[in-house]
Amino acid sequence: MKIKTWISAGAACITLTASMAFAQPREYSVSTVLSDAFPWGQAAAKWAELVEERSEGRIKLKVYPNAQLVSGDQTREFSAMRSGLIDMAVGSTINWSPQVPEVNLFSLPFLMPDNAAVDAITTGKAGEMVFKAIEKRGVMPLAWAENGFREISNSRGPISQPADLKGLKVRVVGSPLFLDTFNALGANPTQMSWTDALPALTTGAVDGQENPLAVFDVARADRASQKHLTLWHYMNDPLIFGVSQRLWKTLSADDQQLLKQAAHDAGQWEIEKSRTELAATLDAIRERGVEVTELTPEQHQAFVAATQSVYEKWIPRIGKELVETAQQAIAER
Ligand code: X2X
Repeated sequence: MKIKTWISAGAACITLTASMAFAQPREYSVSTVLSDAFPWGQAAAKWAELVEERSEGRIKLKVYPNAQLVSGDQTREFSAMRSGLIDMAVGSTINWSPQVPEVNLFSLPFLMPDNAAVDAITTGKAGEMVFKAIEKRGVMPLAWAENGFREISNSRGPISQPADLKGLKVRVVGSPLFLDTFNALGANPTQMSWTDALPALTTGAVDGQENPLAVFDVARADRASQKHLTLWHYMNDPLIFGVSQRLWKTLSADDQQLLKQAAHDAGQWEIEKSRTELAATLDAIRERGVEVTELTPEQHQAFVAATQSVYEKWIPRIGKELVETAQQAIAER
């Protein structure tokens, strides 16, 4: 009798727990490297907002900024998502490149001259190939956003030719490709995470860094001795909304579609916002006394010529077909 009571109480308890699980909203973690003070974090916040609204509160995305889910080590974000430690991320191709060689495509120096070139890749066949490569490695990519064109700054002096980079200590991120680019230019590159970058610039442990204007502006890099900024647009850093495959497979087709559409809409919103705000951001940077250098076509060409060795070394790693597909899309844009 006692045992019977215990069993029926247990069954009731299981039924109750199960129904609570259905009633309760599901919450998933979303990793970002930059907070919502930056366009990057705003893309993630917008995604969370749209998903919560469209699922009528059933699905909640909790954003964890500053790469905190991987203790600041942004190049581990992809692995953490693949293994299911992180559910989702709005991540940079640079930070995912150690695990997905194909995304180094975007870091090839001076591959993409303008926004149209970026869009020609991400919305075309090359973009599909990149997404397939990501999917193959355990993460379901849903949509694009962007961190933007990366410009170089430093504390020493204006940069308008490769010789100006000679011996300059530059903080770089992620993939070893960056070491090759900056070594080819005669600089002295050092890899470190974003968390360590600002302190290193402040103390003078490094002289320079490269990041999109929005990051330079919000992080107040000018206060970290970055008084010279060159608009060389040497690469663009797209962001990708991704979901761990382990989680993705457990979701209903409807929820998958909801997450995907919301990611697409949040991404488009952020890309447009970032691009529209760029001119005002540059004005604000100039107003703080930062000396901004723009390159003539000849000066630009000197940087292109100096970094050709990077293509020779990296095309086999990225994949010849992918690089050629991207180059063709750019030529036809
Ligand atoms: O670390 C950087 O420079 C940043 C914030 O732009 C990236 O995560 C790629």
